[in-house]
Amino acid sequence: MIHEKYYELLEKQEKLLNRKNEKTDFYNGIYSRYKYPVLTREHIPLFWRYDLDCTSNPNFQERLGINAVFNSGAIEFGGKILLMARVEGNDRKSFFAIAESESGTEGFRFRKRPVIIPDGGETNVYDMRLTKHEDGYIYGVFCSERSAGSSDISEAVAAAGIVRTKDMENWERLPDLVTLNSPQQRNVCLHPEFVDGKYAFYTRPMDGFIETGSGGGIGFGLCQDITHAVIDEEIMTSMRKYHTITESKNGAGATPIKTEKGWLHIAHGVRNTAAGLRYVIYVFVTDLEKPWQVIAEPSGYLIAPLGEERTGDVSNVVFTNGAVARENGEVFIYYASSDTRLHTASTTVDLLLDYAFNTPADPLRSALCVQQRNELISRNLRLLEQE
Ligand code: M1P
Repeated sequence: MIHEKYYELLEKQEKLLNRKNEKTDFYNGIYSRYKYPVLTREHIPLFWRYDLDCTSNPNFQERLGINAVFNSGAIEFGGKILLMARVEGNDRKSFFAIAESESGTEGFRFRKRPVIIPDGGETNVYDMRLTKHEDGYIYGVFCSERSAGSSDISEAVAAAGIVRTKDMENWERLPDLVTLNSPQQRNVCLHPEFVDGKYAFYTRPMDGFIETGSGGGIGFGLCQDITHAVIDEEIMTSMRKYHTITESKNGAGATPIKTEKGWLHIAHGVRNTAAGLRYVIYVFVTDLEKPWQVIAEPSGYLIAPLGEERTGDVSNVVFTNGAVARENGEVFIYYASSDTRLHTASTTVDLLLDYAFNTPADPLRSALCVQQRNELISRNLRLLEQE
């Protein structure tokens, strides 16, 4: 028999799942923020957490708790928006689960079971980027993490795992990406089109598990055969720079969006502070023919943690690995806050391009920043005086 507490909790959860979302009054002319996160740990089906049976669980205790639902890949599929969520159990292991919604801003519901990807023997998997590739497959590239096997038990090795599907149900696992010049990789994303007839990846060369060290930023490399993906040379796209939002590290985010003016990238940048690392989301655009060449990179961040987004398991973090650009130009950016919950920001391709090409680039020094701001102020004062 099913425990009566289940029905009580289910009723409460149904209210959450049916809750309408609404835009907040946040304004910057670039994107809208929403009042409620689109996915939280409270969205996880109760039957993934509780043993519902009165006999084996008379006290209705949670048996397999969920700690957080956050960094999610995103794709439009079968008329719905599908999120490939990173779900983390109380045991700290992450796994993938698909949640679907018609609108993209509310009503996300998880499918009956988590996603089963073929086991690669790693300890942990997370942060899948979904790419609808022109070869006809949908690829998922994710972080595959395992112990480095050294005397320091926290030392880990990160690699880019690759899976593919045609139906978002059955996943074929391919060998992990090999980058000959970078010992570790995280935040790797497959470009949706062939470049020079080859598969193209955005990479993030790293010397260690946390530190990118000599890795200069977001890399780019080609490989002939995706079923044995080997990149022998990585060139740089968006670089890390001193005293900017990317000083400590940066990484590819959502799969780039193809626009008339170039490939639109929504990525993350990290800087260090006395309170630890601060993660923000920023934008850059690369050339349509040479998708490694940055042609616009506005100064500063697009999204930074705000209000309650600032706190969570890893505070002061916003991170994205998924966005959806609909045919009507609408864009939903899915971003997680503080490694705890997932939000959306809505905008359009046109607004993002306006932002990318018309926001001045970072002049990199305070004196030049004042000059930049004064130019804006002077233009505005002239205009205001004419009114
Ligand atoms: O904790 C913040 C983020 O840290 C990592 O990002 P990066 O590799 O750039 O440091 C990722 O593990 C990500 O999942 C996490 O949100």
